Amino acid sequence: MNIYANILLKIPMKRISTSSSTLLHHPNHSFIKSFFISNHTVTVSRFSSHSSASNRQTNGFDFKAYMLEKVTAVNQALDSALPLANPIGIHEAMRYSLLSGGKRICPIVCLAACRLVSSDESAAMPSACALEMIHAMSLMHDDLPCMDDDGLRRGRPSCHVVFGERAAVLAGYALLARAFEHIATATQGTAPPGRIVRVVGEIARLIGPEGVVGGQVADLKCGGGGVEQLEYIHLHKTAASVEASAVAGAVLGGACEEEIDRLRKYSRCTGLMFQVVDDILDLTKSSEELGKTSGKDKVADKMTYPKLIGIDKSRDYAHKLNKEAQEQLLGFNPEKAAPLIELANYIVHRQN
Ligand code: GRG
Repeated sequence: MNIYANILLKIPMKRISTSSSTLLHHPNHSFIKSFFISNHTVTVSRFSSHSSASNRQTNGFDFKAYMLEKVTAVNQALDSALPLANPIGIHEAMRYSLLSGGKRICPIVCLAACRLVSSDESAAMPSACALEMIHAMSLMHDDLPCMDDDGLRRGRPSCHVVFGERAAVLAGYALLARAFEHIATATQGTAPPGRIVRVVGEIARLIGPEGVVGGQVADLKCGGGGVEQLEYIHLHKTAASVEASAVAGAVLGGACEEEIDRLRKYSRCTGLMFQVVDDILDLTKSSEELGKTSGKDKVADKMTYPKLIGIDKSRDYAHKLNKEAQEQLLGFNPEKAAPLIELANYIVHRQN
C-alpha cells in the first residue's frame, strides 16, 4: 500500500472510531466499521493497477500521480464537508455512500475544467464536492427496490441494504440539500457571487427533469427504441452530470462563453463514451471485477450499445467519441488540458 492509501485510510476511520459509541446502536455497526477501514484501498488500487491508460504520459503528464493527488484532495474535502454529526443515523448513511471509494470522475472534471481556464482550482472544490454528493445520492436512489433494485454498489452492499429503504431515501435527499448548501456557503469569498449563482442554476438544471431525472424517467419506461432513444437516455442520465461538472468548474474559473461551450461538448462526448464502455463492461466483466452486479443488462433484456450495434462497433463508437471529446480541447494550453485529455483516455480504456 502506498502513501496515498495511508492518507486516505485515516480519513473516515478517525471520526468513526472517536465516536464509535454512536455506531453501537446500529444493527450493522461492525460491518460499517470494517467498511470504512477498507474502502479507500479500492480507489487507490483502481489507478495503480489500471491498464495501459494509467501509465501513459502525455507531454510528461503523469496521469496516475495526478489522479491519486486529486482523489486524495477530494476525499479529504468530502470528509470535512460532511462530518459525522447529529442526527447520527442519517449522517452515517450519507457518509457510507459518499465516502465509498468511487472513481470521483465528476469532481475531478470540475477541478480540471477550472484549472484549464485559470491559475487556481480552489474555488471549484466546494462544487466538486457537491457534484459527488449529488452523484452519491443518485446512485443510492437508483439502487432502491422501486428503481434498479440493486444490492451491490462499489463492491459493498448498497445503502438501503445496510441502513434500510427509508434511511436511504432520506439520506439521498439530505445529500442533495447539503450539496447546494455547500456550494453556497463554501464558495463564498473565493469566486464572484454571479458565478456562484450561475453554477447553482446550471447544476440544478442538469440534474433535474431536463437532465439526470429526465434520463432516468426515459430509462425506466424504455421498452424498446433504437440508438436515438438510447443516446437520449445516456446523454441525460449520465452525460448531464459530467456536463454540470465541466461547466461549474469553467464558470468558477472565469471561462468565456466559447470556452464553456467547448467544455460542454467535451463532457457530453466523455459522458456518452462512459456509458458505451459501461455497456461493454456489463457484458464482458464479472461482478467482482466491476464492484457492482454485472450481466444485468442482458438479464433485463435492456437496450444497450452492444445489443443494438454489436460489441466491435460499440468499441469503435467509444473511440470516435474520445476523439471528438479531445478535439474540443485543441486551442487550450496543452499542459493545462492534459488532465482532461488523459481522463478521456482513462474512461475509454477503463476495466471497471
Ligand atoms: C439527481 C435529483 C437527482 C435524482 C436522481 C435515481 C436517479 C434520480 C437517477 C439515476 C442516475 C444514475 C444512477 C445514473 C448513472 C450514472 C453513472 C454513470 C453511474 C456510474 O457509476 P459508477 O459506479 O461510479 O461507475 P463510481 O462513482 O462508483 O465510480
